[in-house]
Amino acid sequence: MNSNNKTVACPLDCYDACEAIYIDDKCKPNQEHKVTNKKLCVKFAHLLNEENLVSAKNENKDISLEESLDILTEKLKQTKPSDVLYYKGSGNLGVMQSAPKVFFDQYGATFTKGSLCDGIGFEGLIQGRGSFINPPLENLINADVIIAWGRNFSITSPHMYELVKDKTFITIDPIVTHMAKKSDLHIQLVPKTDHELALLLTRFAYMDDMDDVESYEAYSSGADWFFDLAKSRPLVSYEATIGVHLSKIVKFVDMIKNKNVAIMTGLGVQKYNEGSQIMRAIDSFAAYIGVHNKSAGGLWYLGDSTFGYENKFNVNPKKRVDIPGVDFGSYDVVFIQGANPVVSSPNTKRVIDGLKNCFVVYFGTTYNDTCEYANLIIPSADFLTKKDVRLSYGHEYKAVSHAVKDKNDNCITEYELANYLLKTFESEALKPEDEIIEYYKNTKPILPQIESFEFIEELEIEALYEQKEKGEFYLITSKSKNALNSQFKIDNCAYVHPTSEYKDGDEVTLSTSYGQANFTIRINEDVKEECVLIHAGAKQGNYLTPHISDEEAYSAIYQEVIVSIELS
Ligand SMILES: Nc1nc2c(c(=O)[nH]1)N[C@H]1C(S)=C(S)[C@@H](COP(=O)(O)OP(=O)(O)OC[C@H]3O[C@@H](n4cnc5c(=O)[nH]c(N)nc54)[C@H](O)[C@@H]3O)O[C@H]1N2
Ligand SMILES: Nc1nc2c(c(=O)[nH]1)N[C@H]1C(S)=C(S)[C@@H](COP(=O)(O)OP(=O)(O)OC[C@H]3O[C@@H](n4cnc5c(=O)[nH]c(N)nc54)[C@H](O)[C@@H]3O)O[C@H]1N2
Ligand SMILES: [Mo]
Repeated sequence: MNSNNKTVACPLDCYDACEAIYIDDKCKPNQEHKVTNKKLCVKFAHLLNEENLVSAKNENKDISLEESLDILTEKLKQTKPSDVLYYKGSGNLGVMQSAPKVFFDQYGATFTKGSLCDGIGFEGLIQGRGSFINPPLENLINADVIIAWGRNFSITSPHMYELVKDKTFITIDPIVTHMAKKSDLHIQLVPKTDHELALLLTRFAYMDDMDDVESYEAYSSGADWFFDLAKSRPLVSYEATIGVHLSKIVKFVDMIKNKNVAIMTGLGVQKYNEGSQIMRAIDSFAAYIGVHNKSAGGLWYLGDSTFGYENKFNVNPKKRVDIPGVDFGSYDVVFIQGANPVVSSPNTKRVIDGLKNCFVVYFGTTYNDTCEYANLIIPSADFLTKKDVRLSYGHEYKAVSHAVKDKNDNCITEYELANYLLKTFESEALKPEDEIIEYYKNTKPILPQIESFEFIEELEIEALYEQKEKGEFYLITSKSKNALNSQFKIDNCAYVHPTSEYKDGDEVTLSTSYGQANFTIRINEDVKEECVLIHAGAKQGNYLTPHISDEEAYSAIYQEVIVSIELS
């Protein structure tokens, strides 16, 4: 690489975490970055075309950056610190996004806990293993068969998929996704039955002598109990609940026998109240057939991208509240950074009612839906104008960002804002920016194997199929191809199977016990019968979803609902 050409990390919240090179005012894929390979994606192109905020605003009037910082300082000085909520989203996944946490922690603000994303599944994996790290990418490349399990692998991590696309695939998904169409086998199961499928597969694996005792004995306990659990139901009873013919299970087991298997799990299996148990059942099946601790294959999820790094922005807030259930209206000041809760958080009506009842500061790059309710807007510098390092939750490669363009004078970086506030409140400044960046750039954590593992021994899960009446629908809310959560353009459509009683273009009202909203019907054969698909980022989707957390991880359970549809 010519030394005038500098790397830029894609800041978008995605498994791939790509790296570009900035040449002649353009971003080109960095061919030397293993995952980026030779392509950048449509979402990255959209990001380059975003209309970024170039002026601070107070009650919708343009003001200077200095004025906006004065207003913020005054507000913070006048307010009791615990009545200030610091709410950070994942609009940019660079490590430097955490800088403002240090100020808000020292100031004494209330923070959030839990997750709107992967927290539930992560908890399930932690309960079995103590910690969770993805296996090395090489293990995926060395696998023979890849199981995309509740993960829309080719859409939500297209670059990782590109590295392995010629392998044998099995997809487990209620939707006929792009991934399912490319797969040799598709298990189109009923939503929230993945734990049952894991038990059923365990039974068949046992019958086919696939229990890999030699492998799991070395690091685990409880395999017998797990197998007893798998045996506790008649085989045929699964067909009715999972909605999959046993012949497909026979084929499944046949396809993975004596093969190196990579199980790519995703958010789809865990957007439920007992999602952590579901994930742990899948991980137990994986251990049972000897997927773990090998040099090929393994189980992937959204890993801890900071594993093995020291936290350079360590905080210890006195008070934290569950993120799905945040009651914005109960705070005097809410500081929102890199998030769009009006679209992305559950129970939109409750979010909006809350935001109307507090002083909202929005700190971000673009004027998003949440800005409509902001009293003060502070424009953040965009990714091309600030230094950063991007770690990945999908693989172990990182991407480095240089400031390749001059920053707009009206914008401020997260690091600068943190230091400005620390100074104003007479606290110690952060370590020099370059020192922090060099640390993340130069540290290479070693990925450990699983040292101890406890199989899941009991399951207590309430099935959605027992709650759903005829004529009602399961909600599927998954990512769309060309958008990144609420960023970029998304339709406001409800996709249903042709066997439903609706026609393409029908205007309908969808309701759940949490709320209701209007959508346009799109008929699509790829959606499972009795399911309604609304993409993440659809403006009205979260009017339907619960602000209640799952049973373990303070995290969002978007799909723990039953939907009714009426023509509007
Ligand atoms: N294009 C694009 N890529 C993205 C994103 C984006 O918005 N757009 N977002 C990024 C972010 S923030 C994240 S966290 C990741 C998430 O990426 P993924 O883990 O792929 O998450 P989802 O798309 O939410 O859901 C994955 C799949 O689960 C299926 N599913 C739903 N319910 C069930 C179920 O009960 N069982 C099973 N087996 N499957 C089910 C859905 O149909 C969907 O195909 O993607 C990242 N990448
Ligand atoms: N129904 C439903 N809801 C979901 C999901 C789902 O599958 N279904 N998925 C959930 C998941 S997995 C996630 S991760 C969340 C994501 O939810 P959020 O974290 O709220 O993310 P976005 O909605 O993408 O909004 C991110 C905002 O960050 C801002 N931003 C971008 N870059 C920067 C920057 O450099 N600095 C600052 N300060 N701001 C920046 C942009 O203006 C953008 O509007 O949504 C969740 N919501
Ligand atoms: Mo996410």
